Amino acid sequence: MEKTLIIIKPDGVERGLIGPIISRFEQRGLKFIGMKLMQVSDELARQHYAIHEGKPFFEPLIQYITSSPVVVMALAGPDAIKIARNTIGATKPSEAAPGSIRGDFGMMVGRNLVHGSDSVENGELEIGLWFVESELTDYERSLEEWILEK
Ligand code: D4T
Repeated sequence: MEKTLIIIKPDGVERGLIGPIISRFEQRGLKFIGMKLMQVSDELARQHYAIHEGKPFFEPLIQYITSSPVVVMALAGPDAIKIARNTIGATKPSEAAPGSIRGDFGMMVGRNLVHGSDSVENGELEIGLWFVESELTDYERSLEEWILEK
């Protein structure tokens, strides 16, 4: 089972899109193993986006992600990384396919609504960064066999 960290960024929360965005992942069939609303600290934002440090969009990105609360989710499933990123759409909303979250709700890269881990390794690392063990759960869904072929 792959795991991915999903963040509904401050624009998603402020625009009242928490429900519609969560629904996209829930309807897709990904299993929710952790979820919370939180204010992101400057330190956590810089750790999460460390790979982009020094790029021209880095400081605006830190300002954006810390500007209002976010909803953070840990989701699991086979191919969870690819499935979540396809559900989210391309980084630039102008290039995101209609039907994806960014393709349906977004206009600009600096307000692109959602984050999703980009590799299996980063999924594990990011879930470890944003959640403590006691906030994560695992359970068998009773409908599992109608979502995942054994
Ligand atoms: P995240 O990490 O937020 O899911 O976005 P992506 O995985 O789709 O894209 P990314 O890591 O390349 O970019 C991280 C974050 O930076 C913002 N950004 C990016 C920006 O404001 N201007 C830019 O030119 C780029 C490339 C948007 C997402």
